[in-house]
Amino acid sequence: MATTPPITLTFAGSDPSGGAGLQADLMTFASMGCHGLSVVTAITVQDTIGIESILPIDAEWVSDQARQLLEDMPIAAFKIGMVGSVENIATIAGIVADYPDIPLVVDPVLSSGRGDEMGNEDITQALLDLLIPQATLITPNSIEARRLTADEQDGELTLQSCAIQLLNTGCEYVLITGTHENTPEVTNILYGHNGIIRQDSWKRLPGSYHGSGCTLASAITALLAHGAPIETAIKDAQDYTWESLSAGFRPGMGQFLPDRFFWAQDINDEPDDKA
Ligand code: PXL
Repeated sequence: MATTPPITLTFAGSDPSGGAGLQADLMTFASMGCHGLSVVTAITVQDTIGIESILPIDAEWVSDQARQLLEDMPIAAFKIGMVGSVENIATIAGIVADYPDIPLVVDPVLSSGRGDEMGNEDITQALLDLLIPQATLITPNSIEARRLTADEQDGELTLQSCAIQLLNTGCEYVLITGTHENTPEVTNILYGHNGIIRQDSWKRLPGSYHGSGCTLASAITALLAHGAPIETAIKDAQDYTWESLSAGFRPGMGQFLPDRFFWAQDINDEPDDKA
């Protein structure tokens, strides 16, 4: 019998366009050699241009989906993306609290780069109170990092002070991504309780991508599930995400999507003319 790959579980919203959300997470998990489980927290109506509407799934259904899987299979790492409602946050927080030794990556999905709103103030507060304190790592983009810390102080905080405030909630590491900053390169910074752990800069790619944050956070989750130390996971997941984005394609009229299976496209493959 073949060995079972590490099993990763994502709590996420469905993105029917296959760009972000649970579809992105499952593709990334599979591409990185994990078996992905998915608990649906919300369904969305969207295309590559934007989100039309969001329907949160009943918290009881979220709980039932997760509890049934957890009874059956050992999970190597959890990921939490779009949560859909405050009730879902409370439910998911209760579930992951029962598994304190399993790495937990929280992507606090509040704003997409293209301006879709996916979280209100209540959701932001519940994430801060219930989920972020339990996280091994959170992966806000800079807009989300500022939103999560906005009430605490007037004026614009530096990303470093956002990170410190977020670490003070109790999570172990904060990775703030810099795609939306007005800088020539994209700089992502990993903070821990002793300060900056690593800082990686990436050439900005032309075009606008949908699903890059989900890809990065689930790649980190997959690498942690394989047993990688956090720093290695952060570095290798960025490499993987950058490769996926640079191989990105534009299937519709809106944004580019990452190709999470870029390695399966062999550009040297000649069509088989003997066939
Ligand atoms: O990119 C964050 C994200 C997460 N989950 C779902 C989404 C999006 C962005 O559009 O649709 C379901």
